[in-house]
Amino acid sequence: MTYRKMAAEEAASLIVHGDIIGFSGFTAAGCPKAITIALSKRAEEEHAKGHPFKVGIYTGASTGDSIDGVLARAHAIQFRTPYQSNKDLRVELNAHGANYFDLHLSELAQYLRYGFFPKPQYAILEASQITDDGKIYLTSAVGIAPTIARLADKIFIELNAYHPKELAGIHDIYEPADPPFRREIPVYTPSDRIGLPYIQVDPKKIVGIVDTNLPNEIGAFTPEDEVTNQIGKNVANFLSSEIQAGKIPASFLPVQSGVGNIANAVLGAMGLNEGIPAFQIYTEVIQDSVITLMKQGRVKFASGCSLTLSTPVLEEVYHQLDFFKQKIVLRPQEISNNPEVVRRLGLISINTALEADIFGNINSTHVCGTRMMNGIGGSADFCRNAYLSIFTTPSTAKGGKISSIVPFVSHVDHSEHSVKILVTEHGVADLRGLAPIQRAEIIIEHCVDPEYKDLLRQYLQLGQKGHTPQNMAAAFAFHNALNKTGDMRNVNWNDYERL
Ligand code: 0RQ
Repeated sequence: MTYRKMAAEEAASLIVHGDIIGFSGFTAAGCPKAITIALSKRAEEEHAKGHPFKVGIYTGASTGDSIDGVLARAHAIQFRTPYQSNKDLRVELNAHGANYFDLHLSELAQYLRYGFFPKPQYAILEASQITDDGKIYLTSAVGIAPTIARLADKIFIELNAYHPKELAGIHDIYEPADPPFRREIPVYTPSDRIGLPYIQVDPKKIVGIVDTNLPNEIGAFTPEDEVTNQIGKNVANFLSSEIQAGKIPASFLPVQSGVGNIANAVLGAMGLNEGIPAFQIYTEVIQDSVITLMKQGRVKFASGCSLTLSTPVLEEVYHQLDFFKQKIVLRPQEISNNPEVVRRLGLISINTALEADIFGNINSTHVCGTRMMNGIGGSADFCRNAYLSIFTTPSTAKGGKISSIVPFVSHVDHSEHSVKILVTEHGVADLRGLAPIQRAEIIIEHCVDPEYKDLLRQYLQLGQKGHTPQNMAAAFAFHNALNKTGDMRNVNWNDYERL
């Protein structure tokens, strides 16, 4: 079948107010970048005429600015799931301009199939290649592309010449059957391939092909600093001591690490640590540090959902695809983040917290309990099911005005039951097998910034009743002090009743 080529504007003109669109990609990798720009202009024109124009959006995770940024600025998003990290969309959803539901990334594809959420009318997929019989080869990520390609009535392809055709073979496309027919997902080691290298669709569903030649919109990482480097060293030393103690097998276990600078620093430190053997990665986001470690022979294989690499590093991978295709597989997020596989492989899971509390609960999403930062992402897919679940955070934020460790987190994403190890630049708190009061003592001793240690010890004295010694009236005293005075250090326990 010969497909119809069209301009991004023509594709956008076919989408109407109220339509729901599913996108390929995961983070800014593999996302479409042309039709949504035209769509945002269309929304602005319709709004100028006094007409409503908003669309619902499903993605893999966060996107480049050409989806979330342009559509948020055009106030063109009706609802959004499962994850975002765009500044303008953050403003829009915190002001209730877009309805956001923050979802575990492994769940979206199956919930769409189950009919929990409305089906997308359109799928917009970035491809490196498409065949006449409907085989779509994706680019640098997979995300939810296989499921939305199947469920959507119509498909637009952005055929992006920036990505080489030789990428074919790096993807492993597999959709599990739904209950009651689901069998085990047959991934037994990170390098197992269980599906096809392409998405097969009915070619009649493809309504248009838009040609592009655009790089991913992934910024460079901010350079590592003393705090992130120290967190990295603390994690690496801890893991190496766990191997020595026989609590992690000597051959080590596959690693999942979150996004951002801390994750990069942690992987870098693990690469340098002689007590940790060369290891495999089973994660969602493959970042720059993984490629560096692969070249050094410290990472043997990486299974992920996206190549979230800065442009120079992605180009390096593309120039040496023969080498990297032997060592990387890209999977749908329903597989890269699958709880069954996470538990089977025994992942060492390392994610970042916005705030933690002295009992081991983690807030990954809400600043001061109300303002959405990004979303839970895949952190809980991994954390709850990992062999060993580690959370990292700098001990303070905003120049010390905020302690990242508080009496009680202002929003719970990961509960004390799932979180096993907490690491800051000051040290490591191993929470396994400890009662709440013991957890509080060890977290204050090992992880809290010196300026906040006494304040937290004093908090514990305010409420020694019950198994978990919270004082409910004072549990948010740190947040109240921050809201009222701009600095958590101004907390005054005399304002609160002793129990
Ligand atoms: O503010 O941006 O104004 O400087 O929060 O903090 O320390 O730079 O950390 O960029 O790694 O993000 C949890 C948000 C951490 C991220 C979170 C302020 C701080 C700064 C960012 P500025 P940092 P990071 C797999 C895993 C959920 C998803 C997940 C995340 C900004 O890791 O989204 O884990 N996680 N996915 O100053 C108020 C506090 C604060 C605070 C920091 N306690 N109160 N502000 N900040 N602590 C990946 C995927 O799922 C794709």
